[in-house]
Amino acid sequence: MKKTKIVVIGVGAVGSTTAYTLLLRHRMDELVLIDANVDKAIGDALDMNHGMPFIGRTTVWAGSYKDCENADIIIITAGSAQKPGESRVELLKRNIGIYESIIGEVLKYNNDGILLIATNPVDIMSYFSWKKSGWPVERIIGSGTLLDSARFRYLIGQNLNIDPRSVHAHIVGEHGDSEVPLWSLANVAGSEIELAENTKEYIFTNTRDAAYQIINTKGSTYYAIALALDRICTAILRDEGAVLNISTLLTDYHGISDVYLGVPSIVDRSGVREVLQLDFTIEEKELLQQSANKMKELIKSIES
Ligand code: 6V0
Repeated sequence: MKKTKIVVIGVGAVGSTTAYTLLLRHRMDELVLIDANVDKAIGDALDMNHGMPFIGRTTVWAGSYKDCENADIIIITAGSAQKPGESRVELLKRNIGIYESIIGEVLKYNNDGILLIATNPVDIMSYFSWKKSGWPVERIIGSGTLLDSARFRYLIGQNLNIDPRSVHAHIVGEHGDSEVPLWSLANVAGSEIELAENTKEYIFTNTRDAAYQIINTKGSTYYAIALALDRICTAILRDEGAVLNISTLLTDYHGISDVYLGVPSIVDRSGVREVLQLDFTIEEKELLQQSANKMKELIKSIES
């Protein structure tokens, strides 16, 4: 039987936490860690291998791009983390340069895997990766608003005293400042969520600004994003057909095309099997359009 292999490129806070999460959950047979800081990848691989007597036999090693060969999923988290007060968008120029070389290297050794992008601004990095790789769009997935939706569900759940897994609610659009809460579709057991307007405002503001809050306290965020990336990997490897708010290319989605944004999509072994066209209110459509416009401006700025 073919061994399942995941490569994590960039093992800083997000990459190493993701690798460790995947390991603890026995998601793959082989796990490869790659980082420009080779010592960090070597140290992480050693450290994780010393845990094998407690969790069993995944093979973990610090590798090179050649190890992308036969990988089922290549997760890219390389880049810089947001600095306090810095917007995700300000990271763009720095991270595009890094991706130019990384994608070029990956393509030398792998042409049929799935690229899972986490580096911010994630919607732009995903769009850029799709363009640069030339791979079918379903195989370039951004983590999108999956993390934001989890934060949203957590806060709604806290407010209602309901397990967040039983709260169905979506954040769509940019993973960032222009993201959109779909209150019209939020529900618990099919019933609309009834909350005062100021409570809704509080929940959404704290969802949208969560990264800033965490970065102001401890410098970067990595536990919840690691679980979100693990969730996407599981949906792919188990061919689940799970509905996840990942970032994907939109084509005539409420009139929006040629931009990557987070929207509810079906994820399975092929990658993004289908983008779900849900009923949005007029206001939600307008906000999504604004989010798309912002992304398009950014794409223009890197293409010019
Ligand atoms: P970090 O801890 O600085 O790690 C980045 C790693 O990338 C470091 O180990 C670097 O050595 C490595 N790196 C840099 N250049 C290269 C290169 N050319 N090749 C290989 N490795 C390289 O940052 P952190 O892990 O905190 O964040 C990584 C990225 O994830 C940032 O862009 C964050 O903004 C982003 N996040 C995205 C989230 C999402 O929801 N998508 C959530 C949290 C963070």
